[in-house]
Amino acid sequence: MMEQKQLKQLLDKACKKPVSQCSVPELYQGLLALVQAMAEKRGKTARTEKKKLYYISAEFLLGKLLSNNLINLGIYDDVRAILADCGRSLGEIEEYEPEPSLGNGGLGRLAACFLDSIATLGLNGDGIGLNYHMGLFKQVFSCNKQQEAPDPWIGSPSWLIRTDTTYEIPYKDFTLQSRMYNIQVTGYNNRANLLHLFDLETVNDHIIQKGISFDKKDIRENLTLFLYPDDSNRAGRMLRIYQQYFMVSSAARLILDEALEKGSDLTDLSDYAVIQINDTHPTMVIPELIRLLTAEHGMEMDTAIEIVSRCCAYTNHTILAEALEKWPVKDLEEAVPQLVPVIKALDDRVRRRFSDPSVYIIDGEGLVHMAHIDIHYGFSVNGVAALHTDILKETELRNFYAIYPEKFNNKTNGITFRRWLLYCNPELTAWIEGLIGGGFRQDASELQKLNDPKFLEDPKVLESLLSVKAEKKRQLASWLKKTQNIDIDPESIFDIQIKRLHEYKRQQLNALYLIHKYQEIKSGKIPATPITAIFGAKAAPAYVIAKDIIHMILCLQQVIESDPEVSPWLKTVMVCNYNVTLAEKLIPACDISQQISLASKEASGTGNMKFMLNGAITLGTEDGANVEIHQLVGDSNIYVFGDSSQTVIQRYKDGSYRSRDFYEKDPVLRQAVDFITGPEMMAAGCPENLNRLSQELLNKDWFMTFPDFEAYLSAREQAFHDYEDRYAWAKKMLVNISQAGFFSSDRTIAQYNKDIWKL
Ligand code: 26Q
Repeated sequence: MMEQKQLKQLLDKACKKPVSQCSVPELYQGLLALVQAMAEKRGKTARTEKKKLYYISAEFLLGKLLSNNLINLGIYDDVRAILADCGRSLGEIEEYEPEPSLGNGGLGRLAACFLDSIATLGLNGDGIGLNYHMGLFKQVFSCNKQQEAPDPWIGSPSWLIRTDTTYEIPYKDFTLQSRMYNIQVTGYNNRANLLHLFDLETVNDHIIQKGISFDKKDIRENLTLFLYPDDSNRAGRMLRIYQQYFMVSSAARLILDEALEKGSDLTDLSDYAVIQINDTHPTMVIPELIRLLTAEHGMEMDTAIEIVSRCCAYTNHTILAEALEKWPVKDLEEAVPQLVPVIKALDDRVRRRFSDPSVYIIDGEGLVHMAHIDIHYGFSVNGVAALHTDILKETELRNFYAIYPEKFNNKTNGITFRRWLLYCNPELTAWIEGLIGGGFRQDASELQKLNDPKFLEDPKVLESLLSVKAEKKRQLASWLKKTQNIDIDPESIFDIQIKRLHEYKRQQLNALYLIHKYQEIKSGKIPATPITAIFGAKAAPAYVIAKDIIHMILCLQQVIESDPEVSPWLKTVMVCNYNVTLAEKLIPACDISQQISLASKEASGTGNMKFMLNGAITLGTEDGANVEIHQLVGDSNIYVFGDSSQTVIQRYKDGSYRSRDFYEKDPVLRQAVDFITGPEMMAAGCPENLNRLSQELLNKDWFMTFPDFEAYLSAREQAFHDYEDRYAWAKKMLVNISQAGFFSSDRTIAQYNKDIWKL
């Protein structure tokens, strides 16, 4: 451990003048330089092992990096104290740092948590991705609608370290040069690894026009300009193929170079490299490696296939059919013709072995099923929660499971406790430490020690847990006031749903309940404690219904706000530009965590775990990792409702669902649905959007909100009722926290390593 005095000297040096005389940007620059120098040291001493993991992902939703690095380097408290001594605050520097939002949502954030845990467990593993100049778009609200604006995040200084590593990336009619940038990834009291982000130097940030539109034609100018703002809804386009190939071709060369340098003759590549493919976005790495081994290293096709197959493992993150990537052969011909013969060779081998067309790589319509490449030519296929993996085996991928049962395995997702407890909730961290000591910082399973009658039955313990929560609610209220001019009452119940806007996640179901609540309060039935329902969600710019749902929620917010009969008791707010930084403020303040996806549709969810860890109680369906949360905390510490995944799957199969039947037979539901197009909402919003949404629900409701409405209503009422018994509620909170250790990404990564990577 470094002395505080010594650290102060280092910091003065990094800032090039005494801390007390620095501006916020100068302090940020100094701290960044200090962190990078310390991480560099830890990296150098660690990077010697033979075998390395390459975690390839089109998204890494990192969030701000400064404080997290300070924690992992063990200097957070000292730095804070040094700054405070000089009359400065770390908080203002944190606010100043831009957030790298290089991801859409769950999959990208998972990749970031994994990097943290890989380094924390001391494993030799680097990330590989793309250096998008603009992170996910910035969301702005205007006329109760979402608009998009660019979010440039690469300023000066930046966490990116430019390297001399470049590769020539061949496309059909031209070649581009990729350059590698690195971001250091510090582990908690452990080594530092690297995140390699590849970029193209001819990208032109000035071609952005209105909002986030830009000229799609010139790949040289736009290749890494934007992250695709899609969350599993819209089909990709040519640019996406160009991006993916840029990423994986760079990755393949890096992997081969590093193996060669360590003495591999490439026939033994799997002794040097294991590649985790994060969803199908990096799948082209398989044919690309095979192409390089045959074209540039003189191997036979069969040998190359064999070698590559021993290196690659695939993670599936979705069972939504529309999210499974399928690229037309002719689009691949157009962008990367050199891969097409390899993909055809892979398909030929499949066709020689199997007669079932459902497992072919290229289907009858000339579409390349990317997941099928991974399953045939990788050695591992994993889902991200127990239920999800079961559904893959039994339903979505059953024909593959029949062929390769040994490849299938589950790795229930996890989250890094450094960011989602230590950093975002120091008050709760200190409270836990006061009861069970600090061992849980290294070993999350020690949280179990909280599950002890001596704590659960002690009113003083419960009282103090409630005051930690109350403090985090006050902090959130004042932060929202300051940053978004939103007023919320810290004495109210904080009920929160934050995640990408998607029909299957059913923000519309939440909103239907709130309409019902509004109507109930209007009729004189007043809640015991006022309720604040908070939403945070971005919609993919082209996802019409998702945007209509945002519009509906913003209109509802306005209707409730301007109704003095209701507003003292019920408040709905949609925070603007939901991102990792906002999540870090919202999650610790939450009482009720909304996890209400249609059963079978949410592969895992990871927000659910963050809320649980911070003492929120889940109100959710038996979906994704909610199932495992339920098992861990037991019936009395979670609110579960709604149709089971089996019922849902069956209903899809027999096509029997008609939303109008439910609408017609349930007057409470009918009243709520009618309100969407009633005079109050129409006055606040646009008839076109509200009518379209209402018609969508009445004529389709593809994600079955109506069948779950009644059960949702009574489960939510039960939760609000139980909230009134403060000690009983605090006990539920404590049980949740005590069982959250299972969801540490350290556990997840240890399992990946034991079963798949074997580092
Ligand atoms: C596909 C084609 C073209 C353009 C974009 C895409 C695309 C982009 C992003 C498809 C999917 C995504 C993101 C998926 C995602 O975030 N999935 C979530 O992964 C989490 C981590 O495993 C799970 O917890 C969530 O349940 C799952 O929804």
